[in-house]
Amino acid sequence: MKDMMKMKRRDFLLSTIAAASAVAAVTSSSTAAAGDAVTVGEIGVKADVKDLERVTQKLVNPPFLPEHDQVAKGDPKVIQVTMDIEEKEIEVKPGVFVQAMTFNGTNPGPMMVVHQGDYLELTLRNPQTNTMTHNIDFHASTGALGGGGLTHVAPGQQTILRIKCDRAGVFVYHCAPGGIMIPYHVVTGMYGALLVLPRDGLKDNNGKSVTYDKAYYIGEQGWYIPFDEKTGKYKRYGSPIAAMGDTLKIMEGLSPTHITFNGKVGSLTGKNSMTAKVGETVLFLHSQANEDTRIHLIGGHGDVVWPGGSFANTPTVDRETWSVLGGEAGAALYTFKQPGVYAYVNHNLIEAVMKGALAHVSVEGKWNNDLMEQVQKAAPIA
Ligand SMILES: [Cu+2]
Repeated sequence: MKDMMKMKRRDFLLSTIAAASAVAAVTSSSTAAAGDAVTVGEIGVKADVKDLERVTQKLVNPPFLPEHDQVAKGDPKVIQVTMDIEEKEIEVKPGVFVQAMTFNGTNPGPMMVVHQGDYLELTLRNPQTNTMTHNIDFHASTGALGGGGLTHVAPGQQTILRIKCDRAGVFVYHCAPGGIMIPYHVVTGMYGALLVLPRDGLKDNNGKSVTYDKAYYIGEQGWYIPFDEKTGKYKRYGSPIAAMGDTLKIMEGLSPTHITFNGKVGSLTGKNSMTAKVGETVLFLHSQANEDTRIHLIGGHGDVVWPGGSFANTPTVDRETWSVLGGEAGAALYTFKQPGVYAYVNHNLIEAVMKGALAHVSVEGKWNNDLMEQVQKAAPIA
C-alpha cells in the first residue's frame, strides 16, 4: 500500500515534469507545433521531434526487407527514407507489357520497417522524366488523406512528409492523386507497404515473444491489360496516358487479366524462389492494394497469423488459409518442418495457376517420416 502511494506520487511528479517539458519543447522552437512533442524513454519526458536520433534506412527491392532490429533499441527515432517514383514498362509475363507506375522502380514498392512510436520521414521524388503527378497515402498514418493531401509532386518536384507510426502492424501505402487517377495508379502498380513492429517485438496468441529467422514481402497485383482481338495479343502502349482509356474499360469489368506476386509471373518461382531451412521461422508479409485475396502455403500452415496485419490484436493460430483484403497487408509466421518446394498461393486457384498469383519457397533439410511417409509408390491395384 505504501509502495503504491509512492508510485502514485512518483508518477504524478513525472507527469508534471513531462507537461513542463512539453511546454518548453513547444515554446523553445518557433517552427515546432504542439503535435511535435514526443514521449521518449521510460520516464515520459517530452522532447521535440527535431531532437530525436535520425536514422537513414536503405530501402531494398522486394521480396527482401531493409536491415532492421526485431526489438527496438532505445528511444523512438526518425527513420528517413527516400523513394523515387518511376514510370516504366513492365513485362508482367513473356510478351505481355504494361505501362506501370512504381515507387522506386519495383512492384510492389519497397517495404519500410520502423517500430511503433518512431517517425517515418519520406523524401518522395518525381523525376522530370515522368509524365504524371503522383503522391502517397500511408494507411499507417493519421490525417490529410494519409498524407495524400500533402504530397502531390509534379514531374521535377520532390516533397518531404513525416508521419508518426503510432499503430503496430503492416500497412499498405499507395499513390492516390485524385479522382480516376486513384484506381488507375494503384492498378498500374503504384503501391508498397510499411511494417511497424511493436517496440518489444512480435508476440503470439499467448503473449509470448516470437522472432523470425527471415522475412519476405510479397506484393500481389491485379493488372488490367487490354487485349487486341485483331492481333490476338495484349496491347502495348508508349506511355501511361496512352494506355489509360483502354485500361479503364478493362478495369470496369473488375476482373484482372493478370495477377502477379512481385511484378511479374514467375518473379518468386524457380531460381527466384524464396528460401528457408527446416527449423527456420519465416515471416511472410503480403499486401494487396486493390482486390481481396486469400493466402495458402501448400504443404505448410500459418502458425501465427495477424489478420489485417495488426499487431495490436491477438493473432490467430494454426491457419490453413488467411485473407488479405484489398487495401491492407497481412502477416503470417511459419516454422518449416519438412524440406521441399512449397507453393505459396492465392488460393483462388484460377488466380494462382491461370492468372499468375503464385510463388515458391524452397526449403532445405532432412525429411521427417513421422510427419509424412509414402507407404507405397503408385502401383497397380492389388
Ligand atoms: Cu501515382
